[in-house]
Amino acid sequence: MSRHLFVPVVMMVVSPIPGAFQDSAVSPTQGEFEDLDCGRPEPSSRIVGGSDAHPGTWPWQVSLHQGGGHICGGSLIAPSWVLSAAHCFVTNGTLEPADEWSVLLGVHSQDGPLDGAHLRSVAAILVPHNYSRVELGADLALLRLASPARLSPSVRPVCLPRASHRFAHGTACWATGWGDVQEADPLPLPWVLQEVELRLLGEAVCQCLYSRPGPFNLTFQLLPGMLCAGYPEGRKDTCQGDSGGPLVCEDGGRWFLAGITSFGFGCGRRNRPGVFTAVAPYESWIREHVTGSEPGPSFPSQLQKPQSGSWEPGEENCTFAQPECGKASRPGSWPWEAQVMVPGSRPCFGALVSDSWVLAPASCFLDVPIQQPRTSDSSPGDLEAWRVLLPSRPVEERVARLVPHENASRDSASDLALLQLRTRVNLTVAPSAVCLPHPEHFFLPGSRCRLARWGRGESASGSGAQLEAQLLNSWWCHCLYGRQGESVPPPGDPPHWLCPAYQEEEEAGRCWKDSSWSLLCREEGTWFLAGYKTFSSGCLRPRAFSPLQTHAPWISHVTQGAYLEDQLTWDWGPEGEETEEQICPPHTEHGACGLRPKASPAGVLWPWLTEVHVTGNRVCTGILVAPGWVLAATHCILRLGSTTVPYIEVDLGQAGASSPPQGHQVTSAPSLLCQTEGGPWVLMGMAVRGSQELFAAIGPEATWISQTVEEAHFLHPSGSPYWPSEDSDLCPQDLAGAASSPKVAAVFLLLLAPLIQG
Ligand code: 4AZ
Repeated sequence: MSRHLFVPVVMMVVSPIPGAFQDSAVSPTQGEFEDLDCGRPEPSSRIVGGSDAHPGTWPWQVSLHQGGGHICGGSLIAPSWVLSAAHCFVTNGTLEPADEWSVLLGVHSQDGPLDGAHLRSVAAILVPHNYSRVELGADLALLRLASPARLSPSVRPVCLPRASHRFAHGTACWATGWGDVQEADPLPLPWVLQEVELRLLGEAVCQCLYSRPGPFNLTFQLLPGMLCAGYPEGRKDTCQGDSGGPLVCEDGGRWFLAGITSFGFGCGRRNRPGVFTAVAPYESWIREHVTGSEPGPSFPSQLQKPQSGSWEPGEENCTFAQPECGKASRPGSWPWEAQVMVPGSRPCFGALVSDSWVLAPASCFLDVPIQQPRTSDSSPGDLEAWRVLLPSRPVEERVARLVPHENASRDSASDLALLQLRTRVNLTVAPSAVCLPHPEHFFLPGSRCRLARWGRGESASGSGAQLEAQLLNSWWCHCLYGRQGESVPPPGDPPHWLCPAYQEEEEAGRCWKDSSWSLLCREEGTWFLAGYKTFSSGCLRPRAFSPLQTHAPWISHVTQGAYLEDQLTWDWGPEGEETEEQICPPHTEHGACGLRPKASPAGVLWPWLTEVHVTGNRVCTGILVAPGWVLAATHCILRLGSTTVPYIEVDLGQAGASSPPQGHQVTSAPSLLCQTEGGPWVLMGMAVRGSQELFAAIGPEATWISQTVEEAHFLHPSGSPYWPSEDSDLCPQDLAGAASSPKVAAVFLLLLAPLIQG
């Protein structure tokens, strides 16, 4: 589904129509039509969250084809008339020619034998003159068939409600269609008509739900002539491709066409019920236009009048459905944490994403020979011995199926697999499912996150291991891992990486090569599985996680019920408002250096500046030149005549934001930094003792620095980046002269241990 969720896009299922014959049926005689009985299926017997309909249950349902494929649904209202949605036929304000369309009647599976199904050409398409866009209403269309439909048990018209007909709030009605089974997830073969029970929502309740920001922070104003059906909690709905199809409600043994599937904000989302064109208000428009063929549609009178009040506008307030996922009674006790036990290997940590699916790294299972069941109902081979342990479940779950991601490998960013449990678990406080982000989710920089155990990594050894983390600015993260000149994905586009800042890994004084963590981020008290598998090369910091949102379509397709949840916080701040494209500046092979994020966190202007605290209350400025090294002036570190190094502490991340603390003797003036064309700042000189203007050049010391600090970032003098020219206003005019004398660049390198050592 595109970002403009309220613009319906019709779906296309290309199907040859074997056995369906075009207009070749013998037209019924007038006599057959006289006793036209509407809304009564022959006694016998997805859409989102629906199920296969029985053949013949909804005999008025038609499929509208264009270019050989299903595009929209429709309802037969008379032998020569079909009612559908205007938006199926209007593109850029222009009504499409009727002869491009055909109507398939009496069809159940669009792939199977089309017994009893037949095709009719469309002679004319009529759309209300005031229709322009779905969200402005009047989304209905009348189709006149070139020849009347052949009525049969599987082809019958539906009843139309009169303008006075009132459908009570809460009435259980049914929507049908061959549309997507989830957002961007088409109905699978054999394309059997889907049905779903939806409840009518009162106008006031529906407006109340839509007045609160939902997906994309959007709200919506319902208009007269629209009606809502569905559930505040979502999960059952119509979707792309169902448009134009029927929403029918029973009254006195007949089915009435209460609504025409029109649009919605996504499909099955929480607090976003489907919006339908209400048919009753269009009685006179329909009567006026259905002329020239007898019999016309039937408008039987309503038998069961709803009690007064149940259809009038109710009170304005409504109950918003809350997320049904991601609730942890206290952070760290993850009710979705699943341990997959495979005989002969250490437990593999994953997350429960629905009542019957666990997400875990595929690499846990790559070394295990798996025998998938030969047929879906035979018992799985090796999976027989696998067990899944869930919180608060005394019994271990058995595994029915393992579905690795098609690109899964130990080193890929698609190291994911889904495991289906043999039996669905009852989701309560524990176990419960974690929320998953939609592809367009934007986790705000500064979000409170946690690292949780993932897979079989080394660091998962401590039981209940948890690290607190905070999401970093996405520009910073992207440009650290991205390439020079790459543009940073704007909020709303799936990010390439997620970088959290966290402490403990550094404190442990080592870097974990293993991808043993997942990244959970919280929004309004709800936890999302945001990222997994750190894949940073070496010990480059901050660590980058693969964003899970990229895989949301795959997860929802496989599980058909994982908890994809809308973004809950929208305060994007300065970064979110940034609309211009941001391009990554050049950086070295060791990562980025000299970069300052545009929206600097908490006023940090110079993120490489450190405060060097030396015994005796001396403070000087140091420059972070590598993850484990700070460059400082010699005179700051060594007292005259002394050769022993005093006790030194380095304060990181503070100096750039504030002036040196009061009461300290500041012994070092600022360093000289110049910005290269394209972005990164380069350290050119360190202030000479006692001077604000004279700088000891760094250049002559480059060899010594690079020999001492292997991972120091030197920008190549040739090609990019470009060194400022003499008259550049980035650096003082007399840069060359000042920086080259005095000859002695008195600098000192401090090895940091164990603070941020790589
Ligand atoms: C569509 O695009 C569409 N969830 C139809 C119905 C809904 C959403 C989209 C309602 O045709």
